[in-house]
This record gives sequence, structure tokens and C-alpha cells, in this order.
Amino acid sequence: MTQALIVVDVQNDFCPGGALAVPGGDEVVAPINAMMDRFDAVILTQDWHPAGHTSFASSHPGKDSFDTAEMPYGTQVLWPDHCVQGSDGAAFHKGLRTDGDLIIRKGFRPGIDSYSGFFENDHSTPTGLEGYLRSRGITALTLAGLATDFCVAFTALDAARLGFSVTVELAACRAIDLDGSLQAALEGMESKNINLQS
Ligand code: VGL
Ligand code: ZN
Repeated sequence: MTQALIVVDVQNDFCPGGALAVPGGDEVVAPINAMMDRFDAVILTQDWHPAGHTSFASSHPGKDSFDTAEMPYGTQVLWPDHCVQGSDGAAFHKGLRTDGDLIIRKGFRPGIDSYSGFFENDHSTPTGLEGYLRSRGITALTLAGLATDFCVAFTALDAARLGFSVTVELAACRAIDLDGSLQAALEGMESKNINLQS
């Protein structure tokens, strides 16, 4: 079985001091670096939004961060401006090993968000990651990174739906946990036979 590690969004804006800081976000760096050598392939995802992105509360007059908005593709949580292309906040944490095989950027279309590394939030626009993995013969994925309840969970659920064998290494993940979103994400992943490792 060819196994890949997918490192999700370990970027400055999701670490303490960042625009959308995940509690303890920087604590995933050391365990992820240590995991990398055990895999046949290492892929990093990078949240990569244009200024004025539709997922930013600042793009919706009268709305605050963490409110929701109805989009053509469903309900969207509105976030503080984060991971703007080329900004320091969008850069990987400086301690993270970035000597992986592929960096996949997502969320670059102005009018749609992309939590998953596989599909945008309409669940149908692909990023190309599936084709990359399949053409390399990769069948098993281990996920780690930020945030457990958004980009890690969405990536894991899409991977399971596509037929990959999926493990989430919870000790190398941290959550935003908005209104019970962590519990919901864990239950959702468990119900799809995703192996939650802790
Ligand atoms: C993420 C919210 C907005 C994540 C990305 O990486 O989990 N969450 N953009
Ligand atoms: Zn984002």
C-alpha cells in the first residue's frame, strides 16, 4: 500500500498570533515534522485566498466574523481576513518542514471557499489532488494539521468518499471548535470509517 501524509494548512494565520489563530495551532509542527519520513509521499495544503474573498466577513457589510451567510453553494461561516495570497499569514509556520512532494493551494477562487484539499465547498469543483494521488498509486492517506473541525475534517471526508483509506492523527491536529463543531466533525468522520488516531 502506498501511503501519503497530507499536512493541512499549517500556516501562520492559524497559529497563535495569526488572524484566525487555532488554540495550540503551533503545537502540531513538531509531531508533523517527525511523521514525514514514514511516508512514501508528503503533500501540504495551503489556504490561499485573494484579498476580498467571499469567505471573509469584511466582504459582507453588516456581518461579523463567525456569522454565517447563505451562498449559492450552501451556508458559509464568515471568517476574519486570513491567508491572503503572498502575505506572511499565508506562509507556512517557519518551523514546518516544507520539503514535501507537492503543495496544493486552495480557496483561490474569489467567490467560493475551499476547506477540503480535494473539492471546493460546492463539493464538486476539484483541486486536482485526487488525480495526483491516483496517478502516483497512493491508496492510503494520513492527515494532520489545522483545523481538525474544518479543513482536516472536510479533506478526510472527501478522501473517504473517494475510496481512500483514511487516518486522522489527532495528536497532530488542533481545532477551532465553533459551537460544537469539533464534536460534530469527529462524529461525522467516525461514521464514515475514518480511523481517528490519538
Ligand atoms: C480553515 C477556516 C477558514 C482551516 C481555512 O484551515 O481549517 N478554516 N479557512
Ligand atoms: Zn480560509
